[in-house]
Amino acid sequence: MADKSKAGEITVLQFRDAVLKLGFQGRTLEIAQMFVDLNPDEDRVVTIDEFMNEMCKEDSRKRTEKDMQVIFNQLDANKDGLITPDEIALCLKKSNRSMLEENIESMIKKNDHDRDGGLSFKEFLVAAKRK
Ligand SMILES: [Ca+2]
Ligand SMILES: [Ca+2]
Repeated sequence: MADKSKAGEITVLQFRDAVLKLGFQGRTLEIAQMFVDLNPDEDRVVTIDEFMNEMCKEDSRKRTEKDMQVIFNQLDANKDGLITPDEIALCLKKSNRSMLEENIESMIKKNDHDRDGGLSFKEFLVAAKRK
């Protein structure tokens, strides 16, 4: 049904269209949307870099530490100096994007070096700069 090109495989976009036409909501749509919006290199894993690029739509190499501080402050909704998974989810929601909760959590976990459950500005900088 979703295979419009009859080539035996579907692209993510076709998949999303099909899901939308069928009126599916929630998880399936979320997955499709995530692939389309946040995964330009099609490796099916949303990295923090892809996430950052999506959030600020510019080349990470051109970003200064001051820019990063602005982005960090935007993400840190309660201004406690720590970005939590909740705050990332909230920020994505505000910009009409969605990401699976477990992806957000694993992204934080991967970069949360002192294991306090969130990203400090220092951890955030390291995460965003890593290639
Ligand atoms: Ca916070
Ligand atoms: Ca931390």
